[in-house]
Formats: sequence, structure tokens, C-alpha cells
Amino acid sequence: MIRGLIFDLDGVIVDTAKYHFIAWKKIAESLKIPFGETENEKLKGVSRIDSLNKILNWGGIELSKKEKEYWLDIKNSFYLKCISKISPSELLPGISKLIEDSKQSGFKIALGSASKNAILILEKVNLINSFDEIVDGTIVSLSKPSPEVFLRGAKLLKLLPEQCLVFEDAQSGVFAAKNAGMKCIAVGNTVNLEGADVVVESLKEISDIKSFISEYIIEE
Ligand code: B16
Ligand code: MG
Repeated sequence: MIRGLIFDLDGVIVDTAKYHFIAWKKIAESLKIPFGETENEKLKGVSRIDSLNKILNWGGIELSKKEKEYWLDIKNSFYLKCISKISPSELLPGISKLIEDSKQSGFKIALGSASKNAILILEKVNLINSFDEIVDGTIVSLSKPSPEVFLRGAKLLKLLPEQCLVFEDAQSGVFAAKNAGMKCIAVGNTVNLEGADVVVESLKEISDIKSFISEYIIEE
């Protein structure tokens, strides 16, 4: 029986994935490494350092720890500039209503994000007090598809993995949820979201979370 919902941040709650893309593209171009939508898709849900390592690997470039720190700082400063003015208007369609409905329906809710900027973003979009628990990139050490972020969320919610349902927009995140032994609703394009229990194009499709779960999720 599902009792807890764990929400990814970038690409599920707020439309920040586009800013990560612009920032990584800038870094890759400075390093003369080709970078487009296909490469970007592989970085979704992946931590900052693991993302840089993947880009360097694609370009066949090796850097020292210090050089990597330099590029990570540039990437994050640029990303922070991009998100400096975000407001609740950048919340993705359907998310506010879904969070409200989930709480009113008695589900416990947690954030499960790889981002170290999660708290800042939640503050900017006025959702900082909406979650029972927050697990972000400052707490976890392993990137999705490791289940660490979601297992920590379940533990903090005092639930078993099989009692949790994850909302994800990234393939690495869907795999992380499944590796954690959880149900998963993927949001976005079906092509990139293999293994989810159900894929919705937008959270607007979920008008009533309880009925949606009983219709589409096989509960144990
Ligand atoms: P930061 P999520 C992830 O957030 C993003 O999808 C990924 O693109 C980003 O590299 C990662 O956070 C780290 O973010 O640089 O802000 O610490 O989708 O797990 O909420
Ligand atoms: Mg995401």
C-alpha cells in the first residue's frame, strides 16, 4: 500500500533542467567537447561532479582535481545566475495541485533530489515548508541510478521502500526508484523513461492522486 510520495526536483517540480543544459553546454563548449540534447539527457539526475566526469570522458579529456573544481565553480555560478530570478511561475504544470492533493489525501511527502541547490530553489518557489522530509545532493553521496537518495527519503518518512512512490523525469532517476524497490511515475517523454510503472506527459494528468494510484499502480 502506497503511503509516501517522493518527488524529484529538477524537471518534476520546477523547470530548471533547461538551465542545467545551458550551463553544461557552456562548459563543454569551452572545453571543445560536443554537447547537445542527447548528451544532456544522460546528465539528468546525475550529481554535479559525476556530470563533469561524464562530459570529460566523452571528450577524452583528463583534468586534475583542481581543474575540475574550477569548472564546477564556473558551472554552478552560471547556473545560480540563471535561477536567481526564478519564482513560483516556473513551477511545472500540475505540481502545486498535486502536492496539495497528496497532503490532503494523507500521504507523507519527501523531496529526493541530486541537487545541492535544492533548498535555495524550494525557497524561491515557496515550497520550502511543503515537504515532510528533504533529501538533496548535500546529503547523498551516490548519483542516481543509485537508490541512495530514495532509500534515505523512505527511511526519513519511516516507511518501507515498497510503500513509496517516486515521481521522476530522468532515466537515471527511474532506475534509481526501481533499484530502491519503489513504484515510479515518470514525467515526460516515454522514449527516455524505460522501466517506469506509468509515464505521464504532464502532472496535470493526475487530477486525483488516490484514484490515479488505484487505477495505474499495482500495490503490494
Ligand atoms: P546541482 P534532480 C539533478 O537534480 C539534476 O537533474 C542534474 O541535472 C544536476 O546535475 C544535479 O541535480 C545536481 O545539481 O548542480 O544543482 O547540485 O533532477 O535530481 O532534482
Ligand atoms: Mg530531475
